[in-house]
Amino acid sequence: MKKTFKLVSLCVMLAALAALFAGCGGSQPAAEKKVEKRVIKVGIGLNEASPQYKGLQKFKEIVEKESKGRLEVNIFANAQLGDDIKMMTQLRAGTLEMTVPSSSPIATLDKKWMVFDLPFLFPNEEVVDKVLDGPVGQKFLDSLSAHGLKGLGYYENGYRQLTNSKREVKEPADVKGLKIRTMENPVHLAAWRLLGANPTPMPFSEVFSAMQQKTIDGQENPSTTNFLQKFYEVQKFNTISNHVYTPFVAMFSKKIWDTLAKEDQDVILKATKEASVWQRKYNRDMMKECEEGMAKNGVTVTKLTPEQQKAFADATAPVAKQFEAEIGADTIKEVMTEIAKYTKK
Ligand code: KDG
Repeated sequence: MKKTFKLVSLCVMLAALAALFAGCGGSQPAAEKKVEKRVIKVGIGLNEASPQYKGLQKFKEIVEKESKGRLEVNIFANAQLGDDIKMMTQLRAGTLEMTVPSSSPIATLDKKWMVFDLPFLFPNEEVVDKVLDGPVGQKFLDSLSAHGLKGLGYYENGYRQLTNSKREVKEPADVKGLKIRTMENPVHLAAWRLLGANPTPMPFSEVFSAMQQKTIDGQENPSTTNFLQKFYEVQKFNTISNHVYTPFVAMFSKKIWDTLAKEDQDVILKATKEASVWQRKYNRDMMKECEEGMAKNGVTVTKLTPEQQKAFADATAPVAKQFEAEIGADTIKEVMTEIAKYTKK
């Protein structure tokens, strides 16, 4: 009996030792599953000095950290991958992952986006943030899915200011006959026609050379763009008019988006939220310095008084009625109601 007990104990001990050795590297652990890295290419129209580019560098930093290397973001500036409309076409085809155009060219896909081109729509940035980050802004982003795009969020282009090479502009009459480049958007064209200008639509990448060759007299963009793209080299006058607030709309190819794992989609959305808040502040902090930079580089900068601004607002007000049917009366009402909700009396 005793002998049997000893033999069984010995067997149990030997089996335990064998199991122990096996667990200490006896069998190779499953090789670390190689993580398939996905590259996200992002194309933009502005240069590497722009807040648009800096905001995407912040996006890159967050995405690559939070995805633990599963995702890599490569940013292509200066319209290397094409202008806004061309890049949106690539997203819809599934040949480019992401772009961040102004809202204005999105009107080529869906005219309701022209509501953001109505002159003097937003009273200030505080109201902009409340509306774009609220349910109405989200509704616009969600509507992009009908066009093969996934709306991610809003960065800031900003309030637009007129520059030209001919004369100081303080009132609508000063605009008469000026050849002004606008974005490819019917509301912008109509508004500048109401002011007596001779507007021409043009992709952003052609603007500098058109001003250099004097095929256009002027253009209008936020001061960060006007200064950081060195428009002071070819423009003599800058009117701080704040005539339109333009958002940048971060968007992803829906075809490619649908192939991403949910956790990676969540990383991209979270990174957009954090980077866009950071970028809007960065853009606003840069604005004053850029406006001063135009003056330091020999440009006559004219800041419109509220009364002078009102003259431009009154002269361009008819575009709201003119485009009500194309934008949609309900859309205009919904956005205006949301703006009124957040505008302090
Ligand atoms: O990438 C964005 C730019 O291409 C463009 O949207 C900037 O506001 C702009 C403009 O005037 O075209």
